[in-house]
Amino acid sequence: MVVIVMGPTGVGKSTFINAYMGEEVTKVSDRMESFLPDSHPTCPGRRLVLIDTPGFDDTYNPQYETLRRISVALASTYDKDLKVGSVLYINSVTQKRMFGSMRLDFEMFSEICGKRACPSVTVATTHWDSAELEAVGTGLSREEEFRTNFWKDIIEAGASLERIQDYQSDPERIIDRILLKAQEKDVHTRALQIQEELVEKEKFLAETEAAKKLRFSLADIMELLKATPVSADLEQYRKKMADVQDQLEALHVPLLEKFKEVFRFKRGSSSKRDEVIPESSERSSLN
Ligand SMILES: Nc1nc2c(ncn2[C@@H]2O[C@H](COP(=O)(O)OP(=O)(O)OP(=O)(O)O)[C@@H](O)[C@H]2O)c(=O)[nH]1
Ligand SMILES: [Mg+2]
Repeated sequence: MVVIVMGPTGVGKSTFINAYMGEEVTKVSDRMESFLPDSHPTCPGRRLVLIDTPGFDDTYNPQYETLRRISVALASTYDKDLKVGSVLYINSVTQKRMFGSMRLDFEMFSEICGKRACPSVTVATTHWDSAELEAVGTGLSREEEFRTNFWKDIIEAGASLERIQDYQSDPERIIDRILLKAQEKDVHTRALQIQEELVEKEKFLAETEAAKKLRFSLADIMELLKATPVSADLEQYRKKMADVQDQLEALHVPLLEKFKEVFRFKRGSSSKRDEVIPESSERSSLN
């Protein structure tokens, strides 16, 4: 069983995993890694893999690279027939609006999961103790906004809503619920949308719904950059432009690959998954 932990930067994803594992396995505010807790009492004999991810709003990681790494993790665990796909999506309860990079992060998560997999999704809020909360309302009123607005559609489609108020006890309770829910609803037989696309439909990463969404956002960012007067730091501005351009190029299926795809199809032959797996050329970061 794979539980992938997603959400914007700084909301507490790594803190949650460390608290669950009972030790610091992933650096707070660090990059993507996977963890295999010892077999868990709720699912004896079943392997549990927790995957920590950077947010899509993380300026240190190009979004395409984040998508590629999440895809590799999900496609390869699916392939190995590990019980697939539960997603824990975390946000801070102090979040007042959902726009810009925050919206992109949520949209990427939505396209990775797809509507059909919503019963495998748990959404949770952190920072109930934060001083920032005073400025935006009470925890309860903010949570209501998540329930009835930001997360309305996925909750209606079957996602569960949880609170992370106490890192001593909540992570274990939430993971237990995720595992129980997976057993009850046979969630593990359902693939996330991106797993279905990559593994079952043998799409290229660039052809997935998540990649399409990213392409639109990056095109928007590019337009914004072009329209923005060049700041004092010309070097940084150029770097940003080049990086967005790089990512946009990575998101296009090359013509040659399109040709190969037709050729393969005619011969009724094999997998395109290799397209997803290799390390991409190292791209410069967005920062
Ligand atoms: N007050 C408060 N601080 C929290 C809470 N959850 C996490 N933090 C703090 O927020 C900071 C960021 O936490 P991380 O666990 O690194 O967040 P993350 O989601 O993994 O962030 P990235 O890896 O950058 O995407 C750390 O200093 C945590 O101690 C919470 O519920 N309340
Ligand atoms: Mg982290």
